[in-house]
Amino acid sequence: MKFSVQENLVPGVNLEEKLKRLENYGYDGIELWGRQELGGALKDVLEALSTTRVKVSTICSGYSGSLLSPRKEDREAALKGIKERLEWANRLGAVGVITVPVFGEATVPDLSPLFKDKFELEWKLAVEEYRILGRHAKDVGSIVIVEPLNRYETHFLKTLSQAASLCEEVGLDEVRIMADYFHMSIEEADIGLSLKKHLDKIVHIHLADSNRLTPGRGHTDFSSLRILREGGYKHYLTLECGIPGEPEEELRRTLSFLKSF
Ligand code: LER
Ligand code: MN
Repeated sequence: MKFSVQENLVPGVNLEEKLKRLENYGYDGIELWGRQELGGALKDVLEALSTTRVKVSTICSGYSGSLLSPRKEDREAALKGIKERLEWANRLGAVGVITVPVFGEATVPDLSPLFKDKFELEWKLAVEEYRILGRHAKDVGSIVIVEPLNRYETHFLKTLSQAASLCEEVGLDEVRIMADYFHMSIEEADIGLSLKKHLDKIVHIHLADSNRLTPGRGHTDFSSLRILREGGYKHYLTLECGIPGEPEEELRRTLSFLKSF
């Protein structure tokens, strides 16, 4: 198991400084936001990475458009943006690119009862699009990561089991899923059991407590991390949460808390 932190949570005025601090605190990786400027800065990022043992774990989102929009331009923008970021992920040695099929409510039409309802239409669209993205990921040597959220952030994929079914229907090794402890604390009946059941498809994890603060600051039971350890989970777990108090002290405390399981 490797531990990583989203770039905005690390103190420091530039990437090199953030990487130095993370190395010093004992973390293994950094998760970068897939903002458009990243594409033009790959050389600088690689140079900063050459000064440390900390790696880029993942690229998180950052593309425009939406995979499940009824508007062709939005879907095409999302496909193009994700494809681009898969190439960046390969160059940076990251596991892959985190994607959310859709935030909020469904915007596709309801064509039931004669044809498909909104969810069925979205599902079919998502399968086709993730096939396109999976083939691109294979060509460029990366992985498309599907992130389920929770009922307040999406109506679509809310559980590991839904994301795993989508991934199975897509049928490509380059389309995998991730688990986010904050979303799981809302949606999964038993976090440990869900992780165990879908471990073969999980290539990334986001960490936050029940209140979306650093692990140990809320009421989520993190003993399920033992299931990951025992199951041989070898990918990253990345902090995506608020940091109460002094960041250096809190990031150090959080890492030793996480390693205690
Ligand atoms: C949003 O709540 C979230 O968890 C992010 O990881 C989305 O990419
Ligand atoms: Mn997340």
